[in-house]
Amino acid sequence: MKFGSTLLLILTLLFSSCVGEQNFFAGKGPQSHEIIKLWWTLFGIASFVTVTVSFFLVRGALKKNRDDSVNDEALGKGLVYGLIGTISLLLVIIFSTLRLGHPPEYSEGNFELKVVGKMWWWQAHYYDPEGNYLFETANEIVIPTGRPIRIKLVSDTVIHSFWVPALAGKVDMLPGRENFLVVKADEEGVFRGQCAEFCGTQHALMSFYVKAVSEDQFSKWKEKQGKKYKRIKSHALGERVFINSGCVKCHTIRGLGVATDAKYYGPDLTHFGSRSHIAAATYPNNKGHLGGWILDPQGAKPGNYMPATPLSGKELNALLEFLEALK
Ligand code: HEC
Ligand SMILES: [Cu+2]
Repeated sequence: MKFGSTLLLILTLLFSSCVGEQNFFAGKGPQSHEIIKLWWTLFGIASFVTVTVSFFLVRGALKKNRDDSVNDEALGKGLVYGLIGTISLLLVIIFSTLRLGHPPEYSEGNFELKVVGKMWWWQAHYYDPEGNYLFETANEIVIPTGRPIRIKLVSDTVIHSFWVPALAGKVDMLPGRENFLVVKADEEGVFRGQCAEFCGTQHALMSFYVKAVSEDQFSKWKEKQGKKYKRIKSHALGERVFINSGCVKCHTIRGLGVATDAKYYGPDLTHFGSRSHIAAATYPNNKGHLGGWILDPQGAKPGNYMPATPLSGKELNALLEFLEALK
């Protein structure tokens, strides 16, 4: 590779994380503001150390007529100052990091949302503020703006890490352990999240979206998501294809009246048509991508736990219409 293209590649890789909805520098919540402050503090300290050490190194190297005899007193003084300086800088780093690791909002309280890390998607369970179970959804989390919301994070298989860079730091999702995260979005918006702990072949394609909306819209959204599927006559063929092609084995549509096999659990599809993306934010939710996904999920996201389903053009079309109508 030529020097120019190599440089371009390096610069692209370096700055590719600095734009878009997954940018931690564009923090939109109190916790992310603290993280940005900590980042700049650490960057400042590291830069100061680098510049200082380089300065003395270069000065020493360039010195003419060097006198190599050892001055014990000066050496001793230098060592003491150096040690005091190093230890105080390390203490600053340790305490500012520890302080962020235990933000005050981690206190007790009801959680309104439980997210389960799956291989390789996110299952979300909503609760009302009193702790009563409401409904299940997947890969798209809606939160109210302007107040903290407590999220319980767990996993039932392998370790994942829940990370929405623009809102908060990473929190691990561990089998057999419950972790909590309190997030607060200062303003409305759509933020992208990503699994931040290598969890298998599709770790990189395990993303999700967080939508921060007004409290009013949040209530309306919850009310809608809690509703069951109501049969629509014009989608009778699509519904039949969904039931007869084995989709119901892994996917629940509440109100359809067919039980899902807990062994093969996939995302709840009751309100699938209201989601903006499919397969853990891998593709936009439209008929083209959805059709490709159903016919060849392994080509779209190799190694995921959904098998391919061969369908005729007519069946596929009816199925797509049916799924997209699940608003
Ligand atoms: C053996 C279980 C299984 C069967 C059978 C199955 N799926 Fe899936 N499906 C999954 C899993 C697991 C995922 C999540 C894949 C991922 O993102 O890693 C998924 C994802 C999906 C998604 C994307 C959901 C989202 O919000 O991201 C749709 C839509 C879907 N399946 C539709 C279907 C349809 C339609 C059928 C029948 C033709 C079907 N599935 C059959 C397991 C299954
Ligand atoms: Cu993961």
